[in-house]
Amino acid sequence: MTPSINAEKTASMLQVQETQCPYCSVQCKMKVSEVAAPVTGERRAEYVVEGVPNNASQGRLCVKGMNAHQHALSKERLLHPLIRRNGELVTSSWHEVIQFISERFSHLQESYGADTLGVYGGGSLTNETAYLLGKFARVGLGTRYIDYNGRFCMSAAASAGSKVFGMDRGLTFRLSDIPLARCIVLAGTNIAECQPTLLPYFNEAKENGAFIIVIDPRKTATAGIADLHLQIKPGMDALLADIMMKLIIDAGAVDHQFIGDRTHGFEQLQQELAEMDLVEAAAKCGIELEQIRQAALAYGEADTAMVMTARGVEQQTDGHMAVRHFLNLVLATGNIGKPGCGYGAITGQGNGQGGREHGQKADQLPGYRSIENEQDRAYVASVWGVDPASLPGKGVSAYEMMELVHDQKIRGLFVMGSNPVVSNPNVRLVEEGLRKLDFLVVADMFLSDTARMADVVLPVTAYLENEGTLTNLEGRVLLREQGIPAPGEALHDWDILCRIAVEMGKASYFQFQSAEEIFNELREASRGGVADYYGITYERLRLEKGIYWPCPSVETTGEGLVFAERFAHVDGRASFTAETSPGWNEVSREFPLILTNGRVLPHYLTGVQTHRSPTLEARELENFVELHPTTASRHRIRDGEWVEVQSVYGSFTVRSRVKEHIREDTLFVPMHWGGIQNVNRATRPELDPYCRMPGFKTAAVTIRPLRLV
Ligand SMILES: Nc1nc2c(c(=O)[nH]1)N[C@H]1C(S)=C(S)[C@@H](COP(=O)(O)OP(=O)(O)OC[C@H]3O[C@@H](n4cnc5c(=O)[nH]c(N)nc54)[C@H](O)[C@@H]3O)O[C@H]1N2
Ligand SMILES: Nc1nc2c(c(=O)[nH]1)N[C@H]1C(S)=C(S)[C@@H](COP(=O)(O)OP(=O)(O)OC[C@H]3O[C@@H](n4cnc5c(=O)[nH]c(N)nc54)[C@H](O)[C@@H]3O)O[C@H]1N2
Ligand code: SF4
Ligand SMILES: [Mo]
Repeated sequence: MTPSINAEKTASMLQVQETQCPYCSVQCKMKVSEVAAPVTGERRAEYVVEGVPNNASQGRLCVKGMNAHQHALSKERLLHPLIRRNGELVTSSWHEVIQFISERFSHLQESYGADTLGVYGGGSLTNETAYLLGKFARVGLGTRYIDYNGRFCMSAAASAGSKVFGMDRGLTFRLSDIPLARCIVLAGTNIAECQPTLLPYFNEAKENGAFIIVIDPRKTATAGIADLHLQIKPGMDALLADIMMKLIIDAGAVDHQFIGDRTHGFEQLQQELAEMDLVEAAAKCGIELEQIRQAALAYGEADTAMVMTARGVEQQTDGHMAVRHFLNLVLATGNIGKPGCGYGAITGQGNGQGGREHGQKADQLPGYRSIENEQDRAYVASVWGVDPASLPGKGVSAYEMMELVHDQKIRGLFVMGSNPVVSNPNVRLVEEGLRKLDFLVVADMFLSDTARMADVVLPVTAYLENEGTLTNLEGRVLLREQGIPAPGEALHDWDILCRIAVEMGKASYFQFQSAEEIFNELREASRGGVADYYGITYERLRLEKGIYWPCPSVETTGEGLVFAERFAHVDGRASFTAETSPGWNEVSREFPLILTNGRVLPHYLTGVQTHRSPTLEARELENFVELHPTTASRHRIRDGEWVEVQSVYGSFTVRSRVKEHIREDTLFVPMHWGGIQNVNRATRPELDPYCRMPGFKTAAVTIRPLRLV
């Protein structure tokens, strides 16, 4: 079935364009063309989507990319601004809503102070929009409160990379290095379902003799390609990395030269691990020690080796530390900065990388600068033409912003590119908070769960309709060109930000006529920073089809393989982590099972886009809980029946899916559904002390069938 396209757009759809997938961080390039004229009297069209060869996906596409146009061309797209009158969202005009937003924001700030407004962004936004959103909060509104959904995504790995290496770039190697690795550790990453077009790199590595180790509580499709699957108990990754580290040290497989020349702190780590009881530690991880030994030796003794982590390891209250403990393995073996080696945090969203570099984070200014550093403030203020003292200080993380909303410290919220009422942990509090807001504005393509609660909804353009740059998981900046006009009255995100800022009297700072003009300011603002985009221009991006950062001058090509000679700290050295992490184990008699969660292939995040794609929706129509047959029988649950999963925070209702491939003590639920099926009704709000990542991947729960037993 092909969705209808809206009437206003039909005439312009004859030949579509080369574009980039709106979903995950691989950013596969593709061509979308309309092939058949509408049948007489019917508004129907057929589209052909083809992968376009490029350095990351090499022309491949997964099922989400193949069908992404279905949501962009859906009848459910928002075509006009909406405003709430007598409890209902009704059509309005841009003139009216921009004026209304400006009045309400100004009034709230006059009554409660500048920081009564919050701005909440997302990792799907282009670099230009993400950059402008940071400037909009700090210069347009003058509030300290801005953060974004990447807090739930990349914050643990990003903060660990910055701490250990002095720089956070998702992959420290090129994708083309993967086939050169002789051993690959994939920890808490389900690449087969989440970045499917990367799988051939791993298959090629296998053909070249690589030994692949997957660490996951479930036998995922990714575990299916592994030579060794460590079926870990959720929340125990830091300890597992420590066991591997000790076994590598004991086997004498460390690279003393590398440790001496390029790192700090190995002795403390060695001392910390000296007394470790390996048998006891392995039991805590729920894995046979012999299996861990096999993994450690395979990694420690390989000539070239890689470690990759994703949200399984990172979305934990010790996610930051867990990543650092995996980085110990990388440093101790010297497996970084050379072909076939390195560490990779597999970035999530389409612009999950660029979106975390240019200032939509609570403590950040463009180019990975810090809002708490005087020099950084002065530099960015000079680019923006404002007094450094006028820049607000550091705000709080995404979930903490929701707590402030709940406490009515934040009374007006502007959401662009996120659906927080589904994606936050402990969503009951978030929903209550959003209801209490004096004023909620949501900019989206659809009436998302969050938009449905808004006072004003602003229709935005989709990937086929706007221009901008996105930075893929390798740190490669790519230009996505506009192909078709905006439907109805939808506007580009950046245009909306400029209009509101102009109306609020900040016209001189928001005089942009195109995405490229914003990018040129971003280049200046990032210049000399860790994520330096200065040397990247639209013209170069068109010619070179993508450029890695850091790229400090228009003459340089950008760096694909980083840390070849030195790390990014001032002294050029990386640091080991000796502090141990206790891991998580809070199950009880009342809540005896561990709830973890994640993704399935056909859906994307809170599903606002993929549920509107008939082809994708047909593959998974409703949410489910995956549980082991033994657990099912213990709780008297039959396959396919409705069950309730409950934690101390709340409960949700889904169908059971009984499967051998999950641990007996663990339940797995996808995150792509809102309402009563939302797993985040039961997730916990505790945050990692270093990076404020919520402990999404572990909650103590119980399960019961929804029938009288
Ligand atoms: N199809 C699809 N692809 C996507 C997305 C999507 O929504 N759908 N989202 C994109 C985004 S934003 C992101 S962030 C990435 C996420 O990509 P991933 O992090 O790979 O995805 P998840 O399914 O959240 O988690 C990965 C694995 O972690 C395992 N896991 C759970 N708990 C633990 C644990 O304690 N330890 C370990 N080692 N593993 C654990 C889960 O069983 C799961 O298989 O995917 C991106 N790609
Ligand atoms: N339990 C649990 N919860 C999780 C996770 C988990 O693994 N488990 N993962 C977390 C992770 S990694 C992430 S990234 C978050 C994501 O969670 P969300 O931030 O809620 O992500 P989306 O569902 O993609 O919501 C994006 C919204 O923005 C809209 N949108 C898309 N593109 C654009 C654009 O260009 N402009 C504008 N204005 N709007 C746009 C979409 O229509 C959609 O409504 O969820 C987190 N929540
Ligand atoms: S979802 Fe990711 S892997 Fe699939 S086509 Fe899009 S960018 Fe490529
Ligand atoms: Mo993510």
